[in-house]
Amino acid sequence: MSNALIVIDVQNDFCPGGALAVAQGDQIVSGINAMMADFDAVILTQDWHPSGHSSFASSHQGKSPFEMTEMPYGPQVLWPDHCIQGTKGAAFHPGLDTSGDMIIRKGFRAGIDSYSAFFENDQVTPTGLEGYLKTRGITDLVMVGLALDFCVHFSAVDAARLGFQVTVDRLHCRAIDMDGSLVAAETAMQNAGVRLT
Ligand code: VGL
Ligand code: ZN
Repeated sequence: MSNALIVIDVQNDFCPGGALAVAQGDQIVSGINAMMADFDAVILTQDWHPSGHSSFASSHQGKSPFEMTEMPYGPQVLWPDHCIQGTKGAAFHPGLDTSGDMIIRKGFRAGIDSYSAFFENDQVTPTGLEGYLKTRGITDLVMVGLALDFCVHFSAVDAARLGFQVTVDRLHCRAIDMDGSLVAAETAMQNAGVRLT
């Protein structure tokens, strides 16, 4: 058995003061750093959008952040502009240990969002992370990071569907929690066979 720690989107824009701040998002950083030594591999994900990305409310006339829209691949929440490639907001939290094995970027195609570290929001375009982990013989994943009800949630459900043993360590996550999204995410993860601690 080999295991990996998957650190989801611990970036400035998801921390207090950022463009899409998650309450207390910065409080998980030192705990995540302390976990890293216990894993065979450490993977960091980075939300990495071009300016004008289709998930931004500012790209849709008359729409405000946190409203919904219909995309060709289904319903999509519209967000404030965030994690624009190369900006300070897209950088990892300065306290995060980024010495791990791999950084995987997602959401870089203008027309499609990517919450999951494994598939974009169309559910079929792969990021390549599955192949990376399986090639290395990694079977067990622990997920931490931001936001629990969006990118952690979709990454965990996809990983379980791909056959990994998945644990989400909720102590080292924080949620956006809009319109019941946290409870819905926890139910979906449980139904997918994800272990929540
Ligand atoms: C995320 C909304 C938009 C996340 C990323 O990391 O959970 N949420 N982009
Ligand atoms: Zn995003």
